[in-house]
Amino acid sequence: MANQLERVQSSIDAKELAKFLERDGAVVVTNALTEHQLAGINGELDDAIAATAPGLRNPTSDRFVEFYGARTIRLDGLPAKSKTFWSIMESSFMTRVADELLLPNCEDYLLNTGQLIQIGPGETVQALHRDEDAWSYYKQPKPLLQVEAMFALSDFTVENGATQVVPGSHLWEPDREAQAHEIQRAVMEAGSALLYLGNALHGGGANTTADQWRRGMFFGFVLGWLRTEENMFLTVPLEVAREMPTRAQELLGYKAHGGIGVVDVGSPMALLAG
Ligand SMILES: O=C(O)CCC(=O)C(=O)O
Ligand SMILES: [Fe+2]
Repeated sequence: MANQLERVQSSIDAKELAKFLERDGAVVVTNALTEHQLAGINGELDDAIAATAPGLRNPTSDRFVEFYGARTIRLDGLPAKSKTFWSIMESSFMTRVADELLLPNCEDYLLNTGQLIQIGPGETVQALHRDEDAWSYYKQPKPLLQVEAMFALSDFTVENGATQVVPGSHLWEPDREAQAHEIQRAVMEAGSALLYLGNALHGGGANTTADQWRRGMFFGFVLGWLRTEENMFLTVPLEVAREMPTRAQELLGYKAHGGIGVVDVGSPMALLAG
């Protein structure tokens, strides 16, 4: 029988949460955002979203045009666009679970993506994939590289594109294909999040509605010695980074990982002071 998608509260103990992830590869966390955070981030992003057309502007490869969706609005650099995101970045269940699952393989982890994904009416289903395949040059066996979450900033329904996810697929051979009955949908209310491991199969759902936008936030961490998917040093201007809490600056990459990521052969944190 296919695994079901478990639902847990965000107050869950981090070790328990890590156990669900290690077992299923994915779990829905309810009350992942406070009402204040949900309203704050939505309000701070509304104008930028309204000013952004769906589809990619500068694809790095043709295959990403279809993958990222012609009817989907994507905005990155959320730490520069939303102060509420600063508090969400330090959101306790995300950092506590990253402490559990990523710190065994790095000194500290990094913010990998702060990206808004708003799936529009008529968008087709995204191919199931593993986010960790972004680092496909790293061959098996490899440590867990990434913990990600898709936060619902609007209600996620089957019709408007709730994320597809395949519980248990993080343990599969890389080329095993998911059967229809193994695919679950992350139907959840705004403020909840689908938390998943970087090696779990998932993808955006089709939006079959005529007029609903499914607004989600793709937020997660990677091992601190990897190059992050999003180039945080360019999506978040230095002047904005200077205003951020120290832990948020560290998560953006202003903390070196040993000898990696240095400036003036030393800590980039010194740049933020000046
Ligand atoms: O929009 C979604 O629900 C998932 C998007 C996704 O998995 C991705 O773009 O990597
Ligand atoms: Fe993905």
